[in-house]
Amino acid sequence: KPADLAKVQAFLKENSIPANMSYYGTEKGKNVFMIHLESFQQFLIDYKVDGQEVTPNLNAFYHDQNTLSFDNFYNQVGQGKTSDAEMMQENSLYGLSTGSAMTKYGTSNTFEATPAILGQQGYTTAAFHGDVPTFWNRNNSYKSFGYNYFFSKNFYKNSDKASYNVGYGMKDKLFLQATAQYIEQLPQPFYAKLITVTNHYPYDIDKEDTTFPATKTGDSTVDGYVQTAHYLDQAFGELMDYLKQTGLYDNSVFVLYGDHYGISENHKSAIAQLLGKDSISNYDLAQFQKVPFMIHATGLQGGINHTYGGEIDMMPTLMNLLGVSTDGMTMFGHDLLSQQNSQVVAFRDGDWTTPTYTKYRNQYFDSKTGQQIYLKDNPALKATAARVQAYVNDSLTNSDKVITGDLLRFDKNRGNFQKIDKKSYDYTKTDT
Ligand code: GP9
Ligand code: MN
Repeated sequence: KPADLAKVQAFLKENSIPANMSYYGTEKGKNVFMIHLESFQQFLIDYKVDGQEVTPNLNAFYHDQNTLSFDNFYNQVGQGKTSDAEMMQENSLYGLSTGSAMTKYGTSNTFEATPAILGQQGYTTAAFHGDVPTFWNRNNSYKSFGYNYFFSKNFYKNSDKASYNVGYGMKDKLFLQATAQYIEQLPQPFYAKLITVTNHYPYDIDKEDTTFPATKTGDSTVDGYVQTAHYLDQAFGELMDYLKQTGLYDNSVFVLYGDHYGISENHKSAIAQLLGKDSISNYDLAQFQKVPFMIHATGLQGGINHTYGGEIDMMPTLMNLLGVSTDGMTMFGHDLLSQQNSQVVAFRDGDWTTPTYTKYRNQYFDSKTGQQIYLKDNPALKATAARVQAYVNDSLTNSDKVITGDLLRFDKNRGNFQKIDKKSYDYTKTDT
């Protein structure tokens, strides 16, 4: 009911953090490439196998002087995996504690999503993904998010042949190459989301598609991970080279994020070997949830930013750079460039991390040293943990209320954002 939304918005207002106004609108009116790196984890950055960098192109991009690179950025997905990452990235709303919010509520709910907002700022918006349009209910959800176009597998020539096997999506090199040519045709400014897929469990790859050595943990669903990650990196490098030739590299903002972990917590011994550790603690597992978040633009003052944050924060951070006011909007994240950022990262299961403490699998750790610490005889930890846990629980509960109660249909204070008409979007070839 409207009163329920009012309560959620009161919670958000109470916990609001002012954006960093020195960055407000610095990238206004630029094209946006939103690049979704499937199953790509932060530990792969600058990682080497037999002395060879797994991802030289992404490493160079990460360290580029015009790239803002976050090294304490976490995935916050639940069972919705990629679709939870998309729900957070496009709406700054969490997925659900079980199942996929996009699948269950994507068709029917009212959203105030990035494509719809930018669409009312003169942007043409398009999503690209070399898989079937119905996966994760994208074909319906994207109409609720306000995408003008959705280029799914149906839009790519001989896409089945371009897949490792039909069950998978298209190979990233072929997908990104063809996608760049579509994007070149888009009116500018555009907001284009590109979702890769080759670097996906169980990380097997055609022999002719990689020359990179597998790791030797002996775990068959882990040892190919660096090979498919290397392939994704090559595909990314080829895309950047092409865009540099077309001029789109210089007049666009590039936002890159890893959507969630690639290697799950069931592979502890393999993870220990990859990280060169004898054993893996719950602190190590929490750290292992980090994914890249990078923002590149010509002229943007780059650097490694240590602010603790997560996928829920991507939308407010981008909107501020694009000079789009989001006052009054129902977003659970905050601008990661804000100096007053509370730096509380909520995991979907209620665990959390901050620059001081980490709570993971019912254990507490010093976030700097990884040392396990105990509530008993530790009043500082007890007080902080209680406050952080309350905020995490309230954030997740309030976000769930917005999704399960479809509360945004009652939203009156959208600023100058107009509610969209889903029926006005038609991705013809993707409905088959
Ligand atoms: C499916 C692709 C992978 O289209 O996005 O989804 P995931 O299995 O990572 O959730
Ligand atoms: Mn995924």
